[in-house]
Amino acid sequence: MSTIERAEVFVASPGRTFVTLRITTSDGVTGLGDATLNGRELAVASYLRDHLVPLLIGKDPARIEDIWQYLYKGAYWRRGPVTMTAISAVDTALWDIKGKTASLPVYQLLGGRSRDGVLAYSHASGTDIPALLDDVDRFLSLGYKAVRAQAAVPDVGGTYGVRKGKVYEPAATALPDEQPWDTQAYLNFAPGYLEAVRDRFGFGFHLLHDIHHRLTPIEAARFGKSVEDVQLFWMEDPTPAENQDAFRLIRQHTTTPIAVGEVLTSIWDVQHLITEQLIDYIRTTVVHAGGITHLRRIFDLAALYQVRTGSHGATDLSPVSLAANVHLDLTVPNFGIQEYMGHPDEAAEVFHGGVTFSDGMLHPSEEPGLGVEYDEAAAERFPYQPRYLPVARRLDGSVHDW
Ligand code: CS2
Ligand code: MG
Repeated sequence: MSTIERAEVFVASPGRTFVTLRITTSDGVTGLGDATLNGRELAVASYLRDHLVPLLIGKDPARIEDIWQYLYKGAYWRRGPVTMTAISAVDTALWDIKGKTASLPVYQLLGGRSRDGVLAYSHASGTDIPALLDDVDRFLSLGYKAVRAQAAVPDVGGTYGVRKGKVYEPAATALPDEQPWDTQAYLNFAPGYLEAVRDRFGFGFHLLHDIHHRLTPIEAARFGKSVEDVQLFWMEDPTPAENQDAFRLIRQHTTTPIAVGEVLTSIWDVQHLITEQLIDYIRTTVVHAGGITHLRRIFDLAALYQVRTGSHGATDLSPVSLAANVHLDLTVPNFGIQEYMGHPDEAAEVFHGGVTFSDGMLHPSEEPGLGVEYDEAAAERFPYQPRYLPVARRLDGSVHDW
């Protein structure tokens, strides 16, 4: 029997920080898992190195479900982003190994294709409305059939979602940047730029918008109602989701579809959102919601309630977890859309292979496993650099949801 012989954790910052787990079997097969938790990277690296790696050595890498249950139930302490990201990394690496052992791409192990490709959306943004419109134009010219639109709120210093450099990167400072937030200014401004996008480009593509947890339920209800004519594909994270019931109020007032879940890590965190049909798209991902094994369980629950998938795919999710997500997206019956923001150029020096984009869709590699390799020597050129996500403060100085 092949056993797990080695499990190594790499922390490197090729343009941004990624934590990567590499498991090696006694047969010399390697598998990769993403363990990146933006702004809290070293906590997951330690969870893996200090607490999970010693448990993995000698285990049968083929027993993916059993290892998942052992790590989840064996922790005694339930859920949480650090634990679930660490378990995700192990699970993803074991699926990669299973694919390589079977000489099949992972999507074949998951039941094979349900579709020809994976519909992807990317992020258009601008510091003002003309710049946003130019950026939407650019993404449509690149072949995107779905585009997210965000513009900086005038006179409010730090709107989320607006790109400064080539790639959107909110975790940009060595200590958290404190940014002002004015809900009323946002509510007065955002519906207008979404209308401007439709006025210029029409309705022949999907338009998305992220509210990034900034509104109360009744504010979100008002926003959703006010943008019904622009026919959003979704409004994302309209209000924080710790209280799942809050979404019922939004639902009662608007037909604008709702997407939630990028910060949620288990089926229990999304149970009522799904079973009470309070949302339309579930945004949990391979890297933060327990790997392919657990995310598939969430997606299957969602399918029963006509909730479709729309996994998080920001820059802070490494090419490994993006690949794993695309393998899963390709197979599930209730796939909706996949976020795709790309990575800094330096990341391509460290992660070889992965997904490809053409004609608005993502495609997985046809190589056995996930189709991504980690270049350890290249990673050494990019030592870890601590970076934090910003913190938002209302105009009176009190802390708001970032
Ligand atoms: C955003 C993310 O992609 C999204 O929808 O909400 O950019 C988010 O801010 C980052 O992933 C945080 O790490
Ligand atoms: Mg988001």
